Amino acid sequence: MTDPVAACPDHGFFAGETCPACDRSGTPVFSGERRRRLSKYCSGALRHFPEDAGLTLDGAGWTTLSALVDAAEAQYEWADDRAVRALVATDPKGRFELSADGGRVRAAYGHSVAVELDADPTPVPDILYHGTAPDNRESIRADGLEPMGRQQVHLSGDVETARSVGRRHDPDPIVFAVDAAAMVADGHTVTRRGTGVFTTDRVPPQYLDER
Ligand code: HQG
Repeated sequence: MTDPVAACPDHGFFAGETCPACDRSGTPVFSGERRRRLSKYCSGALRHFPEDAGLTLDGAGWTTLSALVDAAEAQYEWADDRAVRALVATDPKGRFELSADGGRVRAAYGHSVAVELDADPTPVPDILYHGTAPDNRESIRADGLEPMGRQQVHLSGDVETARSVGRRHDPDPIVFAVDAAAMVADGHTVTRRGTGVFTTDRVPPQYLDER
């Protein structure tokens, strides 16, 4: 279930029934179902099919917010500037980043199109996790984690999150622990993206240990 989004006159957009700051119900922006659909479309447009959505991404994945609004409006008759701003502001995983001046937007991670996201220098936890389907076990043990259809390998900060990522691929996923401290010590770049996703080019098998 995806929470609906509303706008509080004093505290801005929020997800859920009442504003977490003042407990008022606010003005509805969209239902949980519309939120889910708009999120999927905007994520897909910024990560996988910018051209089909009429977007031009720069080398770091940015496009103008107004172009994303135009794309969303063309897709859904109920979508508008306010809806896209609400989506971006309330995404629980920080899937969307706004530029400092608020004029540009990009996906924080997940791209299949070629982009070079500028690195966030914040240190990452020593151990990270990756959830996947049991069918991938032997191949991952042999070759390590590869980005497959994306530009980067995506890791999680805790086992439970990794398990829920893995559930997208199999109802009974397996979880690998990743020795991120050793990777960084050996010169690999591991970067935090969004609120709790970590990305790296690939994870060679020696850094992996099945939980
Ligand atoms: C697997 C969602 C065989 C890998 C999630 C994974 C995440 C291998 C699949 C984000 C392999 C790729 C990304 C190898 C990797 N042999 N299989 N050598 N190396 N794989 O969807 O990490 O909600 O591209 O284990 O929450 O599942 O969309 O990556 O199963 O953060 O924002 O290849 O997407 O975020 O699958 O998910 P994916 P992922 P959002």
